[in-house]
Amino acid sequence: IGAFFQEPPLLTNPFTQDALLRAYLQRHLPVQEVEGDLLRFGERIVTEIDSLGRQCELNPPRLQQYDAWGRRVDRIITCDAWTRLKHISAQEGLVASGYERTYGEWSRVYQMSKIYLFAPSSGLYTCPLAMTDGAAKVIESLGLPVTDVFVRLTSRDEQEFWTSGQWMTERRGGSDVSTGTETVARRQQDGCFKLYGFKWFTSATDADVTLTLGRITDVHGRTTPGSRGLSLFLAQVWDSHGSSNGVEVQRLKDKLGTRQLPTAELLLDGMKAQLVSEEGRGVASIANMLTITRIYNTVCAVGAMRRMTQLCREYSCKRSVFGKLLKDHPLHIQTLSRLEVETRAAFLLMMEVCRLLGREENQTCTEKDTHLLRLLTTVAKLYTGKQALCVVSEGLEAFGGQGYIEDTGHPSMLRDAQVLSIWEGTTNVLSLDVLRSIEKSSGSVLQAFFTDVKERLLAAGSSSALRPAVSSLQTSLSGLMRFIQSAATQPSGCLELAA
Ligand code: MFK
Ligand code: FAD
Repeated sequence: IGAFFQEPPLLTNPFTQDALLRAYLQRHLPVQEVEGDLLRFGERIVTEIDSLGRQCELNPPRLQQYDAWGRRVDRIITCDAWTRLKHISAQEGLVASGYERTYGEWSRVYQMSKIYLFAPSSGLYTCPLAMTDGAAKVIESLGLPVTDVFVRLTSRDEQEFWTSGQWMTERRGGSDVSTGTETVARRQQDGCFKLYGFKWFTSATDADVTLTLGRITDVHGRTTPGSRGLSLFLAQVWDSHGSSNGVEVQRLKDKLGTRQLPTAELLLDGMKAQLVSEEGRGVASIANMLTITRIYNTVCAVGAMRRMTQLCREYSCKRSVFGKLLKDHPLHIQTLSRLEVETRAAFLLMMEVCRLLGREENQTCTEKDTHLLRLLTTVAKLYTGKQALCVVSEGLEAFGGQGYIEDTGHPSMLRDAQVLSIWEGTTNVLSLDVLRSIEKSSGSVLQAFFTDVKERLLAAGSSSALRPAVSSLQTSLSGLMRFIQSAATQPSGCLELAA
């Protein structure tokens, strides 16, 4: 049989293990309370949260469509660990801390540091949290008179805490929401609306409330096509007895990954909802939510990269091959170094977006910051979504055959990474979003970016060690700017730029 058993890689406190996160916070938010909280939270991840996340993967949600007597009930049954993660999210203020703003413009950096540590152990509870945060952002940005809902979405009380869904995608339109949305909204006498339509992907189906899009019908039952016909609605999904608000769950989707999530197809058959945008301003209004959920996507992508890199490093100190530990094989170290560099670069991009978001919310944003936030939110989401898949895939290989074995928990990381470039806008759709933001700002967004890069290169160039690299980057940057200027004036310029 043999006496040898490999020591597995161990998860240790992800905060103490993360030198870059600690250094970043020491530099920008050197508050003892923050460090203490993250240290404690890191311990909680190891001792409690990680196993809950794993249980969610092993006990995916299921749909009970009928009761024993044939009545339609459409009950989504999630495991206890899923409920526990909801409670922990409230207790830890994972959404709340973004709105309490205890650390002023650094509050988002603090909040997202927690999400980043939590994400790879969270059994994808980060998905409903992203939407909940996004819904709170919509309510706050539009100044909606739904204080009761806002208080629940940002509560630290586990009994009071509500989550929100984000139901945008329909069969005809996931990317092209404006053309593809067929859901209609009929005005009721009390001023509310009833929604009729079919939502094709809804991941937070067990959420308490949801934001969704629909077309308001006129007195003849007609609707306006395109983006100008879409309005934004807020609706409660389940009542306190678990009965749905005019929603039939058609089925739960059978997915490659994200199996922890109850992603469903929903028939809206008279869902009572409240209009929360101006009529015809649905897409522009839900864009506030997209900003937040895309930032969460980035944070979760980088969290996955960091977790994989950390586990690979740990394993390299335990696994011996050809007479020495993996960590003593230069070629293996080169592989791990590449993962580390990718992860660090992605981390800094992620933190920059979180920093800008915090500044915007504390009214300390300059015009340049506003442009950068618009641009980098999209760029960071599209880039880190792709990066995470590569890093996690390469990381699996660093465990050899064990990387492919289900009960190590590693394959689920790869499956879950695959979705990061698809949901919340695919890579190409986001590339076009970048171009539209540049066009809409008459180039100011791009100008802000180049100014920022130039300022950073100038600052880095003052270090003699970095001067040669900086000078080469400056040359590339000038070339890139010339290319963009000439491409923008060509008929096929947009396509070239997107590429
Ligand atoms: C692990 C945790 C991560 C999070 C979990 C998430 C789970 C998964 C959830 C989902 O996938 S939810 C569905 C997400 N769906 C998308 O992301 C849709 C992708 N499609 C797009 O992003 C399209 O570009 C979009 C539908 C937004 C655009 O459609 P249109 O009709 O071409 O709109 P248009 O004309 O570009 O923009 C309409 C308005 O919205 C404009 O404002 P104005 O009317 O004032 O000019 C735009 O400026 C504004 N807008 C659009 N995108 C924006 C934006 N504003 C700010 N930021 C943006 N990104
Ligand atoms: P399509 O829009 O049909 O895209 C197909 C291909 O065409 C893509 O490669 C895309 O990049 C490309 N494409 C599209 N437009 C262009 C263009 N103009 N130029 C070039 N290429 C283009 N949605 C929700 O609303 N709520 C949810 O909770 C939710 N949860 C999800 C959970 C999972 C696990 C998944 C996989 C999806 C979820 N979605 C959800 C849906 C998701 O947001 C959409 O699938 C996504 O936005 C893409 O839309 P689509 O599927 O209609 O693809």
